[in-house]
Amino acid sequence: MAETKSFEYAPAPESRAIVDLRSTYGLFIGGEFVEGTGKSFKTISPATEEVLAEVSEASEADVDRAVAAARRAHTRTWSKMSGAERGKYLFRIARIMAERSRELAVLESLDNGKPIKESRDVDVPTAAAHFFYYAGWADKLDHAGLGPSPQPLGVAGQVIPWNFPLLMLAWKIAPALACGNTVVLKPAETTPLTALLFAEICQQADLPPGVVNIITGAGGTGQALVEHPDVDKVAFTGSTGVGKAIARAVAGSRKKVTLELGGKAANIVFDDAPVDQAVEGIVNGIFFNQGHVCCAGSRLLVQENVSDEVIERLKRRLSTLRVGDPLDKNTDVGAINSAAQLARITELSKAGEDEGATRWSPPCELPSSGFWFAPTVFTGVSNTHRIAREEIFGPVLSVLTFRTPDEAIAKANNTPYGLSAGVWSEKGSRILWAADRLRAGVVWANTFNRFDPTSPFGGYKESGYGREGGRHGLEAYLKTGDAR
Ligand code: TAP
Repeated sequence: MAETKSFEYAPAPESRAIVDLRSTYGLFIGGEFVEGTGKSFKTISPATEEVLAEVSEASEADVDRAVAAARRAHTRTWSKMSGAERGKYLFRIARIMAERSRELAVLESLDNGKPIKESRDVDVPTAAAHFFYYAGWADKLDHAGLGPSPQPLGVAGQVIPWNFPLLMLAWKIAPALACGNTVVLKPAETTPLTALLFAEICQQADLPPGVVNIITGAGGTGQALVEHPDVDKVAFTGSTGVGKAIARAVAGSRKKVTLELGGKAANIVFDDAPVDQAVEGIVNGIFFNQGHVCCAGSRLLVQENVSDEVIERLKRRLSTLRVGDPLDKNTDVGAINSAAQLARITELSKAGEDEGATRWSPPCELPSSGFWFAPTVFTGVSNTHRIAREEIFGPVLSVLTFRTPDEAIAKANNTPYGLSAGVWSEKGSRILWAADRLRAGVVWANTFNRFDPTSPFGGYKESGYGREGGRHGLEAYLKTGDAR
C-alpha cells in the first residue's frame, strides 16, 4: 500500500488589531455607557486566561435604572413609531453589523474561545441575518397571522448564555424591537464583550436612547432582571435548572415567558445513509463550537449493521481535526469557555468511564494554558448511562446502536429533553416517518446544526417552551387574541 503523507499546517492567525479593547466597560443604559453602582469582574480569554477587560456587575439599582430607561423609551418613542420607521433602524443595525463583522468575529473568538472560522462564517453573519429578517417584519405585523394590529408587550428582560453570545443576542433583540418592544439584555458573565460592542453599534445607528439597554453581571443580575416588577416579557436561554427557577419566579405574574433550555439530541444514522456525508454531519453535530450547543447531536444512534464502519470512519475523520488557537483560521475545535465548564465535562466523561463505556480521543496536543478538552467519543453506551442522559455541553459524543427503526425512535425519545434531532437516510419516506415520531422541536434531515432566521426554533419537554425565529418568533413579543 502506498504510504500516506500528512502535511503540517502553517499557523494562519487572524489579527486582533481590529478590536479596540477598552480596559474597563460600564453599563449601557439610556443610550450611554454609565458606571455601575455595584462591583466589577474580569472577563478573560479562555484560550490563554489573559484578562481582556474589567466589566461592571449591575446591581439591583442598576437593573432598576435600565428597566426605567427601557420603559421611558417604550412609552415616549418606540411604541409610537411606525413599523416602517422601526424597520429602518433594524436594517441600519444589520448593515453596521455586516460592516463590522470582522471586528465582531475576532472579539467573539477572543472572549468565547470559539474558532474564528465559526464566528466569522456562522455566528456573525447569522446574527446580522436575524436583524435583516426581522427588519422586514416590522411594518408587516398585521399580516403575520396574529390578528389585526397586534400590539407590543412593553419592556422585555432578556438573559442569554455564553455559547453563542452575539447570535443569542440577535435572536432576542431583533424580534423584540421589530414588534415595538424595548429591551434590557444581560449577556453571560464569561462573554459580555460582543454585547457591549453591539451597544456601540446601537449608538452608531442612532437608535433612540433606552430602546436597547445592556447590563452585564452574573446570575444575581439576571435574577433581578427577570423578577423586576416593571418587566412585561421574560426571554431566557440557558440551562434547564435556571429556566425552571425563572418559571417559578414569574409564575402568577402577568409576565409572558419564553424559555430555550438544554438538550440531548439524537443523531440517527440508518444503514442506507451515505456514510461519508453522515460522518461529516456527526462531526458538525457534536464538535462544532466545542459541543457548546444546546441542540448538539450529542447522542449518535447508529444502526448496528453499519456501526463498525461508521465508527471507524468517524475516528479517522476526528484524527484530522485541529484543536488549538481560536484565532487561527485553520482551527476546527477551540477552547472550552470556562474552567467551570471544563470541570463539568471532565466529571461527566469520568462518569462515562466509571459506568463502563469505552472512551476514545484522537492523539492531539493541547495548549498548556487555557481550558481545553480533546474531542472524545464513547462507544458501548446504554441509555441508562449518565453520558446518555445528561447534557455534557462539550466535545463528547455518546454512541448507541439500534436494530430497527422503531428502536431508534424509542431510544431517541427516551430523554427528558426535546430540542432537536437528526436523521440520516437515503429514503425520503423513512425521513418523514422518523420526523413524525421524534419529539423534538427541530429535525434535520441529512444535515445538522443549520440555522436560518426564517425557521422557528424551540423545544419540547424540559428543553423549554416558546419559539424563536421565523414568523413564530414574533408571537412571543406581541399581545395577541385575549391578551390584548
Ligand atoms: P445558565 O447557567 O442557565 O446561564 C444562562 C444565563 O442565565 C446567563 O446569563 C446566567 O448568568 C444567567 N443566570 C444564571 N442564574 C440565573 C438566575 N437565577 N436568574 C436569571 N438568570 C440567571 O446556562 P449557561 O451555562 O450559561 O448555558 C448553557 C445552557 O444553555 C445549556 O444547558 C444549553 O443547552 C442552554 N442553551 C440553550 C439554547 C436554546 S436555544 N435552547 C441555546 C444556547 C444554550 P451567568 O452567566 O452570569 O451565570
